[in-house]
Amino acid sequence: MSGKLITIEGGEGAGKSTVIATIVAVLEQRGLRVQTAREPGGTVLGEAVRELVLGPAHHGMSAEAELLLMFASRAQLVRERVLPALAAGEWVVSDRFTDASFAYQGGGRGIDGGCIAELERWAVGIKPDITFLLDVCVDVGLERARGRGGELDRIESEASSFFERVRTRYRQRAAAEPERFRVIDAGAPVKQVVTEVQHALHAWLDASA
Ligand code: Z5A
Repeated sequence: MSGKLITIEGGEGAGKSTVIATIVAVLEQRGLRVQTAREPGGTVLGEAVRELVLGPAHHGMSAEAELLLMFASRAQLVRERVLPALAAGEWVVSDRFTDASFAYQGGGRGIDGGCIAELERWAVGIKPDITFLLDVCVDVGLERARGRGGELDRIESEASSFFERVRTRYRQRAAAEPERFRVIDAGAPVKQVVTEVQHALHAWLDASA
């Protein structure tokens, strides 16, 4: 089997960390070689961009600058790690990818989806093979995320209405591409979320074997 790109998406506190660990475990049980990445980040350049874009220093950042920084990080990640890994037969599991730009900068900030699609085509050039969307109502997700303590980052400090628009855009994307997305009820208890992800992943792996 050649390498594939699996992405995990969702709003704040959706539980991506647990789901990523579940996905990696399933793939490794099947004898596949797996790398993980996160966005923004995943490379030295990407981690520097993450600091810029999420850190508190740039409160006046424009939506357009934010979008371009997300794509700068992604362009580097794809060329430095994802494409070489896939070419070597390794699987990549990424905590967020381009769908996050459509949801946060498109839905949340109101940037035209056509501009984002053009950046996806030009700067990224690949799409995930399968995407798990962890869908949870905004209040529950924010309560979980904020319950962890620590400082809120620049985007986490947005109002609930922003995160409602993000969730809506994610759900619209999942509805438009049902063959790629698996929508998981992330408001359910962790055990149930893990079981649902395992079933969906095994079914997809068996079907694409
Ligand atoms: N961003 C963007 O705007 N545009 C882009 O193109 C990209 C990103 C790529 C990246 O942050 C930020 O960048 C993010 C989007 C933006 N914005 N914000 N804000 P990130 O992805 O690194 O971090 P995050 O989204 O803020 O992640 P998070 O809040 O840490 O969510 P999570 O990883 O999904 O949650 P978790 O840490 O796994 O779980 C949160 C807590 O809930 C934890 O205590 C768990 O034990 C608990 N939990 C998890 N699942 C459950 C269930 N099922 N029941 C009960 N409790 C649970």
